[in-house]
Amino acid sequence: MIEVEKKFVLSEEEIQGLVKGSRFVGEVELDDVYYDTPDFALMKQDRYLRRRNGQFELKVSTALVIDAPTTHYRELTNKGEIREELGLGEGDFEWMVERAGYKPIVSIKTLRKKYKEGDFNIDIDSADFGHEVAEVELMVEKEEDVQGAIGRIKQFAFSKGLWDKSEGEIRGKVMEYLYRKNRAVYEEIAKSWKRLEAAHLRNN
Ligand code: V4E
Repeated sequence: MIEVEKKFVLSEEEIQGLVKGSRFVGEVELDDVYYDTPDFALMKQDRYLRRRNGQFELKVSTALVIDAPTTHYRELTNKGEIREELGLGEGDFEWMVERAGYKPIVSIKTLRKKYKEGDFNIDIDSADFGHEVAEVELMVEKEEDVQGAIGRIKQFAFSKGLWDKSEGEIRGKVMEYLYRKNRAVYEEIAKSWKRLEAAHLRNN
């Protein structure tokens, strides 16, 4: 599945407006440990290996327009698929992750309030380092459905009076963490994304 999502940084009042009319699904705690090489080789390629509540997951970009207002990522949770994507050999998974040079590099705990309106998932996240971010998400199966989902998210946000709240620099939790705690690395990753985008545009 491909996750198409838009993040927003909102006031309490705006959050109430966003979730009005939606169904509260529940609250979950997320314990995320992001793994990468010491020079953040994965994040620089717009790939994110994390252990969420004990389970490994890999988020892989499905289009190299990284700063786009709406992002779309494939989320791999199957260890075989993650092995293949990262070129990890057979053998104990955790050991192979370590042998490939990936170490825990950022840890974030989040309290997530989950809501649903039709097929839209709305998450209101509160991270332990003091960052609050809201996400509107649609899941699609095929690459060709991504543009339609982006349009629907845009319309949804617009109907809640929030589309202008997504303009400018909205950082997800990991990038906000690095922005606050390790600005040099944050800038290196952002620069690398720009290079990837430029190369992608040249070749397409
Ligand atoms: C995809 C990504 C990163 C990995 C963390 O993803 P994020 O959506 O921030 O975390 P979370 O906890 O909401 O994951 P979910 O539960 O939705 O799977 S770190 C940086 N990125 C890329 C990225 C981007 N290009 N633009 C924005 C606004 N955010 C993240």
